[in-house]
Amino acid sequence: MSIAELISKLNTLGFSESAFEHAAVDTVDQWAEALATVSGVPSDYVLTKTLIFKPKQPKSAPIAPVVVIAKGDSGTNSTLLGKELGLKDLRFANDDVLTNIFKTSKGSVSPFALGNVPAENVEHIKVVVDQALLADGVGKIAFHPLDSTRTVFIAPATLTSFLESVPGLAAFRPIDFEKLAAAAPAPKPAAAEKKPKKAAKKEVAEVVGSAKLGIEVTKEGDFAKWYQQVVTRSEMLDYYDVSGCYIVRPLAYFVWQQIQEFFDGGIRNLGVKNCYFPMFVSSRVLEREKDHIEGFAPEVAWVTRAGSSDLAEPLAIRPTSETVMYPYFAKWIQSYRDLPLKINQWCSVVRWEFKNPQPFLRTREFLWQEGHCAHLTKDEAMVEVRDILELYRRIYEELLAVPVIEGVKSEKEKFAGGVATTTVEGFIPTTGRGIQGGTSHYLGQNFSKMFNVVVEDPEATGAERPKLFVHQTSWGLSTRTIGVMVMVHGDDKGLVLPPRVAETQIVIVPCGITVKHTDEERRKLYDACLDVAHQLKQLGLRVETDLRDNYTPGFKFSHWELRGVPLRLEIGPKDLEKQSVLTVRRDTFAKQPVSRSDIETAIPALLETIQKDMLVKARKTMDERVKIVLDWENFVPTLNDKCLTLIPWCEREECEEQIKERSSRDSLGDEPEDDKAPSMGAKSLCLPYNQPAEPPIVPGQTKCIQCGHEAKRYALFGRSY
Ligand code: 86X
Repeated sequence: MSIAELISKLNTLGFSESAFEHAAVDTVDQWAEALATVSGVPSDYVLTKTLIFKPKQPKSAPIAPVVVIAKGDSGTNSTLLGKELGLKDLRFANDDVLTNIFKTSKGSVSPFALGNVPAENVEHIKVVVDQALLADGVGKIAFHPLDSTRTVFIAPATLTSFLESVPGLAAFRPIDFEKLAAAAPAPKPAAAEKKPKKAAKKEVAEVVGSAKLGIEVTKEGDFAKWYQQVVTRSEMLDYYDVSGCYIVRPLAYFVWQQIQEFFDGGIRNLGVKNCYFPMFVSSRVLEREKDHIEGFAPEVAWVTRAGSSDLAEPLAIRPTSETVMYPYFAKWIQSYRDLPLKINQWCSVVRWEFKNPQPFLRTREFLWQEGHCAHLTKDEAMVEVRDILELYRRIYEELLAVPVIEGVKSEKEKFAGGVATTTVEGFIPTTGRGIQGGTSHYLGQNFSKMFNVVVEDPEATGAERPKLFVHQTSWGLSTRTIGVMVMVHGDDKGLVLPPRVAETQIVIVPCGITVKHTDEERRKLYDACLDVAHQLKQLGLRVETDLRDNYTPGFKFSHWELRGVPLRLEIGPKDLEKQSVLTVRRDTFAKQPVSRSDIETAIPALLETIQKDMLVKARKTMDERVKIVLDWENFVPTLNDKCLTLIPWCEREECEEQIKERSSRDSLGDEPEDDKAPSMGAKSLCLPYNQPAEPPIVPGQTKCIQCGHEAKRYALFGRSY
């Protein structure tokens, strides 16, 4: 790859600068010195080193290099690293490997050399990324793009996007070298103490930032920043000093409670009961589910110490509760008369993810409900799977005013431990990406066989009573819902809340008071505001009056708009005379006077209208952006137009991989005008239950648009969160 090609590729991944030239350097120290003399470099950056190791392996085995991308001053001890990766005798790779596989040479190695690796070698490469480069607060990271005479400064997200864009490269492995060293035989206590200091500094920066009012960027202009500002400045959420963890403040928690109330009612009608299981899992129990846990293992968080002494047995914090609950299913279910067993718990779970955290959408601890049921028959279980999915759909559409597409996951995207995964998929128009909104699984007998959850066959007669493994379901919905709602409805003024989930549905602001008015007139106006508030509260509506006398009405409007309050009532001296109030909708800013005598019918009706219109508007946007695509040539361009696609598809896993690969590669260099949209590959989001009628899929005739095999159904494909 030439420097121009590389820069252009990085441009598609969110990188908008160019490379800086300087004298050739041999060490990290020399590098720092050289950069100090170059003008225009960022003020704050982290230097790096990229190392290529090779484990000891049989001659016949394919060469399996380990690429380590680390902070310049991280201790990358190869013995400790080898132990961590389960590899013997890690050594620096020789020149042969550098030249023939990575097309680079000593002193010029960078992550971008991964882009040169021939396809047949890529699958054997392990990539390790120093967590110090991915930590919160890291701004720009410096790399030599081609050789040691040039430097590019890229965001951590661009690095991870780049790694994800390398065709055939398996996931990279984040490693905390500081922790690795600290866990080694002679631990250095100083190392453990370093971190909090840095975090504390960041916290101060955040606190200062959060004092700012209003949103400083537009939703279209800088979506990531917009989202971050909306969730924090609306006071939904605050940052916390543990990376990937956030504080859910009352405004957002209220939304969650509305969801809880609705869903609890729904599942109670289905006979599901709430309960609570412990958050700790012993390693023995967690591993009973080895097969599908394996892929998740790096995300499991462990408690290893109490006070200053190590626990006899480390305890995992639940990432999900299958292994916690199912041993008790086996204990509690002794007869078919004990079926169905239907339980649900509201709790938080922990998944120590290393991808970029995002408030509500991807957090290391999150709130959810997880339902787990056991049935005698498959049919009964399947009915429940769909009943729950319907409740999820209704939460999105009826509470959050967010349209979703219901369907089944492909083999590649389903929960590996189950038989079938059903899903509700949302859509974020600003980025054109799909987002999984909730899942309801038919687990079949996979878990009941693993955990021996059995009953006697009620149909069987005689002495021989064959055992039946129960049919299970599990289903979950998380606080991600809130993030989706914010992204779909928010605007340049901030949050827009659908009335049904808004903590405050109506704010009443007295207006038009000037120095010409007497205290008496002011008091009369305030009393009218309180009267109207009282009247509306009697109807069960959630109302605030903003009678603060040290703020202007305009300031108050912005304040409540930022916080998403669906309806504002303005009352001024003239309105008092006319016996009316002025209503202003948050979703459309439409103003409409309402007579005081009509308030009790007009205001609830207006809230209903807002709720309904928000869904209608969001659905219209989504419908316009879900496109039927009938040939491959139009596939990537449609994604680049920020659309999801419905394509005739063969449903083969191999084809899905090819679609992902081809859609990320094809789009490289294709969208320079949009450097915020990464050239991410497309995934299948679901096979929608609601299939397009036109053009029909004709069995034996309609072909998959990617591979030409027979198409079975329309599948929803797109870039996704
Ligand atoms: C899959 C499956 C299922 C109940 C749901 O989707 C809904 C509620 N559970 C969850 N899953 C894991 O099993 C898992 C396991 C481990 Cl160990 C982990 F670290 C992360 C996981 N993520 C998802």
